[in-house]
Amino acid sequence: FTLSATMPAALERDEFYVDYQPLVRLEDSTVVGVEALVRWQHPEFGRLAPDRFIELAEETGLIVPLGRWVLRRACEQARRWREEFGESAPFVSVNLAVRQSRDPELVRDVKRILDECALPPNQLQLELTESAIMGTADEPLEALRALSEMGVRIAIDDFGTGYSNLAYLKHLPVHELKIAGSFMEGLRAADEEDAVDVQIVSTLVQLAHALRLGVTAEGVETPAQAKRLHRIGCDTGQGWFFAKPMKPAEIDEMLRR
Ligand code: G
Ligand code: G
Ligand code: MN
Ligand code: NA
Repeated sequence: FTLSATMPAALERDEFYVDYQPLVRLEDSTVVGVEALVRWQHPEFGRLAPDRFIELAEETGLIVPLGRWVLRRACEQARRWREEFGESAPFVSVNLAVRQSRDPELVRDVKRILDECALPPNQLQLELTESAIMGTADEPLEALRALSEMGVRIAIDDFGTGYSNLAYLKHLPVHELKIAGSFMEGLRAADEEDAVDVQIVSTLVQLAHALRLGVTAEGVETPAQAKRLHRIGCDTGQGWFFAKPMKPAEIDEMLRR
């Protein structure tokens, strides 16, 4: 298929770019972090969302160089924010594909990129899905442990939709749970709340805190959801209610306010 065949050249030609979506502390609306989300500006098909090409890149293996490129780009951007905003600069949160989590070069790549960008490791968060972390091989776990010891933050993405082993979770080098946006449906408005979703989200927030982890709710689209999440005790929110994925310059503006 042509899309996958042209991907390596597209990476060379700089057709990919990264947008950033704020991660907002519910207590006081501070932007504490931003999630890096890759896009492809295709010369023929226009702007392609990651769900059009990430899976392809996983299949062909191009996800490894592409993921490394995103990581570098995001760390360079984080460094700029750090220069401008100092201690209050947001950390960057970068998605790691399953294949990257199993790449033997991962730890070395991350370390090199942090060094070259002179970025403190705690300004980087890596997001992995449950399936990338749980079960299977030991390599990804060892890599995560090394990264965590280095000071890099580790988040579990789309939490609640995969196959989490809760006994195992306790021993993982993880700092943050990101609750999947699908659970926010039932928190839309006080008068039409889905009691099951409210219970699930409350339970996941309590679970995170029992494990001494931070917890972020994804897919927050309405003020009622944000308010409810704050009352439930969730730490951080992400979603269209706060901000869509944006250009770095738009993030700059948000941080200045
Ligand atoms: O950008 P959007 O909100 O449409 O993201 C769609 C999906 O693509 C999400 O599941 C997100 O995690 C994934 N995604 C976005 N950027 C990256 C990336 O740089 N690497 C990987 N592996 N996945 C990404
Ligand atoms: O899987 P991951 O959490 O990395 O994916 C983030 C995805 O969620 C991106 O595609 C992003 O554009 C999308 N997204 C961000 N905010 C919202 C939101 O408020 N509602 C919905 N439906 N999607 C969102
Ligand atoms: Mn994510
Ligand atoms: Na997610």
